[in-house]
Amino acid sequence: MKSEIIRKLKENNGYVSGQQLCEDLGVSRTAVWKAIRRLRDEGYQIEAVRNRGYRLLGIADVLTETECSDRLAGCRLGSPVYCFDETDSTNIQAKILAEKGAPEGTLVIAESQTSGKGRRGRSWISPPGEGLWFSLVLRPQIRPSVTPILTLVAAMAAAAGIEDVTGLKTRIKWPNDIVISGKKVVGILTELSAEAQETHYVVIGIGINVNMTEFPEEIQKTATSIYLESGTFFRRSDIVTAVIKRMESYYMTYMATVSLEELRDEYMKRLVNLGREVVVMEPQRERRGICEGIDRNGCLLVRGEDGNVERVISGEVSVRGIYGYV
Ligand code: BT5
Repeated sequence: MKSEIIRKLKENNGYVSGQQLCEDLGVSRTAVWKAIRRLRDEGYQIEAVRNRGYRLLGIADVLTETECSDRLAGCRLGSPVYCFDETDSTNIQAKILAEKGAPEGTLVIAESQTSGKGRRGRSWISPPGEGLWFSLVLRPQIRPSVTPILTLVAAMAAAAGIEDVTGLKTRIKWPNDIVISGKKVVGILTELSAEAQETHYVVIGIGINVNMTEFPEEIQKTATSIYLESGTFFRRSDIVTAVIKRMESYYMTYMATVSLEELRDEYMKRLVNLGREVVVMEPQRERRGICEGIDRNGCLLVRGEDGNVERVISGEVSVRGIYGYV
């Protein structure tokens, strides 16, 4: 009911009478009043004037089930939505929900994470109020071996969604970072549950530094936020909505052929590695070469000193001039 009330208040610039809301929603006056009170607690500024009704004055930077469901109404991804004030990691919570049968599109968002996860046991700094920490459950009917490509699809969605809302120029550092002016603004962690040839589900966790004004010392030189790059505070619900809408479209394009063929040109335009020297760091050795893009399976193409092009499936890739590699 809260979503419907918010939708009606947004549709209507002026006042909506309590009576009207009761009739439209088929509920009592008291029920409307209680819902309005809960919406105010969530951060909506709603004015109530005797004989005129309710009016929406403003929306704070609220990240609630109501706000997200309202903005994502009609989308395939982003429903149902679970919002936590604080949780260990949205990826952990999304996996718990997926194990219990949560459908494709389930979205888990947290104001803050106490054990935000990066790749390979690293941690992700996720303070409250300033960032977007969320995970999506997908159930693609594809072989487990190709699921890492979904990280690339999510990177395209995050880069394009941020650009849609903020106008900032975003680049992708293969495979899972979005950078602005050479610093990391988004990290992506894709996790998989599968057996043999069958994918049960994929959880895509996306962390976006939205309104941070500063970072802890250990990542100060390598991390940035949308606010630091633009000088503007953005509403996180605008950004999560834009990223999920983009994800829906890129994901459908990818799933139509289970190939990056149609997305590759657009991906390459954003690829910060392209044409630059890269170091591929593997447990046993380091390989240096020039990045020539990606192939239709999402592998990074690196031309070595011997002139041969190698395909890098996954791993750590350092790019000259990005995050301090010189
Ligand atoms: C990543 O790992 O970049 C994946 C990050 C995924 C975070 C999301 S948030 C929602 C969901 N729930 C989770 O628990 N995780 C996902 P990796 O490439 O391994 O990078 C990790 C490294 O990035 C760390 O070792 C730090 O150096 C740096 N880092 C940590 N927090 C950061 C931040 N907020 N901004 C920029 N860099 C950060």
